[in-house]
Amino acid sequence: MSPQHRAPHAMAPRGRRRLLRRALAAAGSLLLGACDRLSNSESFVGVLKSAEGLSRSVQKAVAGRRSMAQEFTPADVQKSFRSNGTRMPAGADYRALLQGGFADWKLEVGGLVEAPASYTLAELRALPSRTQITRHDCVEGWSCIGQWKGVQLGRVLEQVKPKAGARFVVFHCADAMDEGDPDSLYYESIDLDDAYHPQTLLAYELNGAPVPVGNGAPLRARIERQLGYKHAKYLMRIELVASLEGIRGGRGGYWEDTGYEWYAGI
Ligand SMILES: Nc1nc2c(c(=O)[nH]1)N[C@H]1C(S)=C(S)[C@@H](COP(=O)(O)O)O[C@H]1N2
Ligand SMILES: [Mo]
Repeated sequence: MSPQHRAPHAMAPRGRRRLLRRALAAAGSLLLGACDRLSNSESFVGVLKSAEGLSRSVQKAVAGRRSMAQEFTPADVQKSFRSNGTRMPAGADYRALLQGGFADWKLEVGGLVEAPASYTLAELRALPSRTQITRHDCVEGWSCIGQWKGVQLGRVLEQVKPKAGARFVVFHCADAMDEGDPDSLYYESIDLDDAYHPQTLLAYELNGAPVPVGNGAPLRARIERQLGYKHAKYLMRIELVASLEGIRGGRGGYWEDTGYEWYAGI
């Protein structure tokens, strides 16, 4: 384990946040009962969403899958986008892909799908794209605004056709968090609401250039309504599953397996 990966996140005051979250969840359901009319108002949704750690069920009930993360203008884009967590995956496999300009890289998409497929970067770039300027919020307390271009994950899912039992999308990454240990590869997961959300991208460009190595080259996820650790970098494989049990620690992500929330709503 390299301490710079773990230390900052391990310091989050989890116990306190959990208590706060419970209290807000209780308050949220009371509010909902009384204020159905308000649930369509943007500002009300904003107030609720900004409450730190508002429970996922309340957030979904109020904001629903239609809610969009805020988008910004080109003037807001920060010149250099910070890199966090893994900045360069160790290991010969990734190095070889990088040296070859990712010409030999492929994204595998499988699991509970009718039509498993693999995509080269050129194939992903040939699909319709979306460009969005969003703010990345890391749980460590910093934010960064950048412009991302990529293919909506929903478009890829339309092609591979998830089976009826599929409920989660799991992202498998190239970087080991404990150097050389394949059981420590970074991974993440989202549900189908987020998978089909219009702002959920498989991004191959940042600020008009190919995604730099530090930010997840050649492809990284953008899950704009959630905190930074959900946005898996260095994507290698996407797997549709019925349950997160049985995958690694069973909590749906590298950080989640150490105690972080699976739904990291902003
Ligand atoms: N594969 C992989 N994805 C990852 C991480 C990582 O270490 N490895 N770190 C996460 C965290 S905590 C954050 S804040 C963002 C950082 O993205 P950035 O390097 O583009 O700023 O990536 C997330 N996705
Ligand atoms: Mo983060």
